[in-house]
Amino acid sequence: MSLSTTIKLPNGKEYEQPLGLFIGGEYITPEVDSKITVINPSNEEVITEVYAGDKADIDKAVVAARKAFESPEWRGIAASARGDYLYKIAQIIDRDRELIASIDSIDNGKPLPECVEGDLEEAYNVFKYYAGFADKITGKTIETSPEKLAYTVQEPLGVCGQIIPWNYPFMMLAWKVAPALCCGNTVILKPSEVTPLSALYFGKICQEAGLPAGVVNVVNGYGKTAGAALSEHTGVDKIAFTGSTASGKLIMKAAANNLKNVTLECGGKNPLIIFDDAELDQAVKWARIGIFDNKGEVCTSTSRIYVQEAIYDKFLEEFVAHIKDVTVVADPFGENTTQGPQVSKMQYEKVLSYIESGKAEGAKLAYGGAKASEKGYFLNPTVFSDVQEDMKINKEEIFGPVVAVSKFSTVEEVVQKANDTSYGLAAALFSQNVTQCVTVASKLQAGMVWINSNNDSHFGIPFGGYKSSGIGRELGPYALDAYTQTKAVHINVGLRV
Ligand code: TXE
Repeated sequence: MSLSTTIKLPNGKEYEQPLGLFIGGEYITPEVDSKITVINPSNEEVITEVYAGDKADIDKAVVAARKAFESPEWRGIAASARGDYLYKIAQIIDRDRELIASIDSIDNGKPLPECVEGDLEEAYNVFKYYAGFADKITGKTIETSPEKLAYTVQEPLGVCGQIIPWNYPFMMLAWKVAPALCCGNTVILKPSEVTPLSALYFGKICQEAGLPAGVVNVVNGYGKTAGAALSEHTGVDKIAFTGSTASGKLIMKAAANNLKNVTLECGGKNPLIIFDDAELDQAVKWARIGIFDNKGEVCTSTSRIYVQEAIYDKFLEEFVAHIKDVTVVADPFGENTTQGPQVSKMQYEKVLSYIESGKAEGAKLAYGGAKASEKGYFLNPTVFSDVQEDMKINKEEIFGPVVAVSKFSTVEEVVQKANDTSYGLAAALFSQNVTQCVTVASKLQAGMVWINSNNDSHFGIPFGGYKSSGIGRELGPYALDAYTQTKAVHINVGLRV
């Protein structure tokens, strides 16, 4: 197998897809010949095969990343020069946004316009944002006594392992890589084996931007092999992960090997609370966005909706009518498509099994509940109503287009229900009573709370979870804390012993 192949996209475009591991600035084959088959979730056909790395390749990447970290071409340059590299990368992403979005659309199944305007716009903005931050990382001076001058310096951590999932392949790459480079680290990125194409393509972007060899390395591979090797490697200083809570726990254990700095962004079972004084039309529209955008494959998706009893029936009626009205489940390259296929056979079957469990446990199927095609992993958006608290569909992260709707009467009751989960990623609420909004927001155990909107994250605002949803924060200036360590310098300016 060669190191690249020409892929013809459904919109007629052709491009050269790298297939090798990107280590030390070039594409190479793995030490042991191993491949991963990449499937198009829209038609279940093979797109291509890519090389899969393992422990020996991670070892190689660590050597390359360490060398780059210590090199004058990276460690020795001005902070603003790091910003220039990030800005160059942002410009290439901007130029190629249609192509990169198409790669993610064919690989992940997300609708192309949504990917161009959402994922790629975000990736571009994130690189641009951290380009600006590279020369604005500051320490402090600390007042102690006339004999001492003390100051702090924010230094890079070193070699950062970054493990990303398949739901926003290129955007997750941007969230991880941009702040790490901004702070002067080097990176070994392991994309999801389910959607490796755009991350491998990113190697070409790094080459074009002139990034010194080894600053960014992309080692595609399975979680249990390449991912585990990266997490436990003693030559890696930090591990940043987005994915399931189960994998997050394994990674944290592996990272304990050399007490790596760890940030984790894991799952969620996020509540949306709609009070009876809410602007109903808006609550309905944001509720749909909150669960059915990106086919429900969103860690912050509001998959539990609690509606106050006086408006429960009306909400359900309008919610279902709105879904019927706007949803087009179809090929991601179709012009009007709002929902593409689930990412993989495994996820598709997992979601179908939750739909069956909802039916078996006696929830009322208000809409959907079935496959949407014979070929491809397409599902209809599914709404269960009259859901009981302890039903599986109300407790577990489904990560698909399935929502559990139930009724509540008092504020105390809904806050208790909203918090009754091991997760704590996000929450949303609708009410026109500002006091009620602020009071409830303060009681919700979640890293992010939206009031009168839902899932409209922004790269300047911290993103991360409470409880089993993770550790640390991404985005905004908060990400700089995740990629630097503080050195305190004490200068004796007069103390004699
Ligand atoms: O995730 P995994 P999967 C949730 C969602 C989904 C479920 C399973 O509920 O249904 O997880 O998805 C790598 N050491 N989320 O199985 O396994 C893996 O190769 C090191 C939520 O795909 O967590 C991939 O790169 N790495 C989520 C990444 O971890 C390991 C997004 C995520 O895969 C590893 C995705 C190991 N032992 C799924 N095991 C979110 N929070 O957005 C796996 N990986």
